[in-house]
Amino acid sequence: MNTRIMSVRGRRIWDSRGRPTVEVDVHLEGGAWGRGMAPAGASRGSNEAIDLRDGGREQAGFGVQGALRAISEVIAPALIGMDARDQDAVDMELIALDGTPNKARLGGNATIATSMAVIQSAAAAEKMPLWQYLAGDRPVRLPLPEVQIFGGGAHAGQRIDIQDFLVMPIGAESFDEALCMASDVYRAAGELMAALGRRSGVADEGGWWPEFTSNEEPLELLTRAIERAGYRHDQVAISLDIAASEFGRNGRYRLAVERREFDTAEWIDVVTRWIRRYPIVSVEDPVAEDDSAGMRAFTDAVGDSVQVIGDDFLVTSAERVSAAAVAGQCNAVLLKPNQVGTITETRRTMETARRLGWGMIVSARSGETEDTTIVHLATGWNTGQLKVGSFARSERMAKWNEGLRIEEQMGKDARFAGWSALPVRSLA
Ligand code: 2PG
Ligand code: MG
Repeated sequence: MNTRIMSVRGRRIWDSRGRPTVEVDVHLEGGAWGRGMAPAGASRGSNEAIDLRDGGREQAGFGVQGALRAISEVIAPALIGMDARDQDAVDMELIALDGTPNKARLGGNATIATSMAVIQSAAAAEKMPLWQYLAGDRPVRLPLPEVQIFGGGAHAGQRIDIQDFLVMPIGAESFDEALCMASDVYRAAGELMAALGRRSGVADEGGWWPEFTSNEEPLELLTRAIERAGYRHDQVAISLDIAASEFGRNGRYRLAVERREFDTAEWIDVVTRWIRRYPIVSVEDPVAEDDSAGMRAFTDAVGDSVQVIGDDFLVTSAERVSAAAVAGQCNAVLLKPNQVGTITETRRTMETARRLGWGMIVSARSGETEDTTIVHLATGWNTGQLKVGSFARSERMAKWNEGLRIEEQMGKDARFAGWSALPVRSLA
């Protein structure tokens, strides 16, 4: 089939927070086509690709007309005629057209939606689901899901300081079973909140709204919810995304809900105490993005038995992952395609992490759409882990459900990553 790009068309759609975002359709000369939709973060690392917004009064400044103009006036004319199977060349062209270190000219939202649409069109031309197109002949596994139960931080109006309280069904034997286990815990946590008279809807990613008076209380409740759902801690474990850049700066950590303040060493102490007390196997952004010494100290303290993920700290950058490895910071990287702006750059970061033996977690953003590309990336690249938010709201469920379809497509060959996807030899 002729896989030359015939058209690149952007349009404004709306994301899960009801804000405008960018969708791109790419059509190939042979008739195949693909679509990509840009997600949007709320707790963003300062070194992320720029999410280009119009500013001004309309749509509270979130308009994407500038990004759409970049697609029709700059990106489309350059990509038309290129081979959609050559993702590297397409993405290098996007990087060159942009010409800035952080996609500030075209917008990371314009480039990632285009990049995703191109790879989807190439898979469609091969008449393959994207995961299979990416996997080629290599054996791949369904990823271990990381499922949010309580949402806090920037996803819940800073109601509590810590952002994500999640579970990992490390004892599951299949993706399907992992989702059943996550749903049991999500439901049990909701019942416990209701019994306490504290159930009041959900946060941005579908996790229960955090009606708590401290940052530790949700850990106690989540531990109880796992037990109430009938699971042991070697079946369902806890994972935290502390997103500490939201409340830490210059080595000071201010917990608003508790009106307490810590220096880096004291704060690391608090988190390591939680790790000892609760079944926590993974911690993301334990310290702020400006706290390199803190990240090294934390990794030193717990990195043998706990996954230490860099998100804001690494911003899906291959260079940052390499530098962090040399400095003894983190042992896992969150892979958010829109954080870097193209599929190829995301893949290079993933390959860097793989060479280091790090954990690799493909992740959605807090502002999402029905796009399921990331589930295919996690599976086809065999990253072993996937984080897409909670177990409610269709922009989340679209992704979990896509994983079930992929597991079915693999049939008897289906393999599930399970807890071996964590970069630790034994669990805490
Ligand atoms: C994160 C993500 C997803 P956001 O911090 O990992 O939970 O949030 O998209 O707001 O950066
Ligand atoms: Mg994060």
